[in-house]
Amino acid sequence: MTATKPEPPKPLPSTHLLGTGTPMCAGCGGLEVLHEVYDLLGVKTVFVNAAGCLTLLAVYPFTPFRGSWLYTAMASAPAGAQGVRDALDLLLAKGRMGPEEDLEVVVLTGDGTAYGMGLSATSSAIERGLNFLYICYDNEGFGNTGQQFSEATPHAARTATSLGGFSGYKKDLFAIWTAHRPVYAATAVGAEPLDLARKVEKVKSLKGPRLLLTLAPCPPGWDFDPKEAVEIGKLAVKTGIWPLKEYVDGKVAHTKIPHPRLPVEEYLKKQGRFAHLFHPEPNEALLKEIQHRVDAYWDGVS
Ligand SMILES: Cc1ncc(C[n+]2csc(CCOP(=O)(O)OP(=O)(O)O)c2C)c(N)n1
Ligand code: SF4
Ligand SMILES: [Mg+2]
Repeated sequence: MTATKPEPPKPLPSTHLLGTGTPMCAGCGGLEVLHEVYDLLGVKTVFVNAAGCLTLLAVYPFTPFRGSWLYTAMASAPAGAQGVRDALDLLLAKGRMGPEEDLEVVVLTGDGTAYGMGLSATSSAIERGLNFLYICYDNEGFGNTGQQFSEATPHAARTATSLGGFSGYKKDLFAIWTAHRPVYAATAVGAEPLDLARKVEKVKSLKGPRLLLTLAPCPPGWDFDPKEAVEIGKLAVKTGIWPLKEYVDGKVAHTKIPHPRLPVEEYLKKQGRFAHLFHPEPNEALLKEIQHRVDAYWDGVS
C-alpha cells in the first residue's frame, strides 16, 4: 500500500497580516483584539505567548502569525521577553543586525497569567525597565482549560469553578501596573477599534514597559451568542463597567467617558454567566451592589 501524500497547506489570505484560518471560537474577543493590534504592529515583532487560548494560533503549519512567536510557561512570559530583548540588543551592539531589522518584543497573555501566575515576573520586568509591550486579552477566566475562575473574574459571575457565582472580586490590574510607574498603560476593547488603534500607535512610539489591557468577550465562557460579541464589548464601555483609560507621564486620563452611562444590567443580562441574577427572579441586592461599585468608580473620576 502506498502512503497518500499530504496536501500542502493552503496559502493564507493576504488581506490581514494575521490570517483568518484560525482554530479559535467564533466571536472571540481576544482574537478580535489581536487582529487589530497585529495589523498596526506588523511582522517586525516577536510575540512571547504564555499558555492560553491564543497559543492555539501557533499550530504549525497553519499559524497565522507572519512574524516571530515564542511559547513560554504561564509564569514566565516577561522572563522570555527579557531573553529575546537581550539577544536582539546584543546583535545590534555587535553590528550583526541593523536597527532596521530590530523587532518589537510583545508579551501576549490571558488574564490567568496577567492577573495571577505571571504577576511576579511582570512586576520584576517593569522594575528593570524592560523595553516590551505587554498585551493581556482578559476573558475573565481560564478559557483554555474549561472556563474556571481567575483573579480577573467579576463578582457573581458563574464559571466552571463558581457555579453559584464568583464570591471574589476582579483584581485591578491597571492599578497594579501604574503603581510600578511604567512608561505607558491603557485599557481597551476590540469593539472600540479607533480607541484601540490610537493606543497602539502611542505604544509604538514609546520604549520601556507598556501595557495594553484589553477586555475580551468570550462566547463560551460568558455564555452568549457569538454574534453579540461586539455589542457586549460596546456595552462594557457604555455601562462603565470597563473604563477606557490610559496612563502617561504619571497621570491617568479616560479616553471615552460614557455619557449618559447605561445601567450595568444592560451588560449583565446579555450573558448567561449572570443569568442567576435575573432568574427565577431578580437578585435586586446583588444587582444594586454591582451597580454601586461601578457608580463609585465614576464618582471618583474628575
Ligand atoms: C503552570 C501552569 N498551570 C496550568 C497550566 C494549564 N493551563 C494552560 S492554559 C490555562 C488557562 C490560562 O488562562 P488565561 O491566562 O486566562 O488564558 P485563556 O485560557 O483564558 O486564554 C491553564 C490553566 C499551565 N499551562 N501551566
Ligand atoms: S474560549 Fe473564549 S477566549 Fe478562548 S478562544 Fe474561545 S472565545 Fe476566545
Ligand atoms: Mg483568560
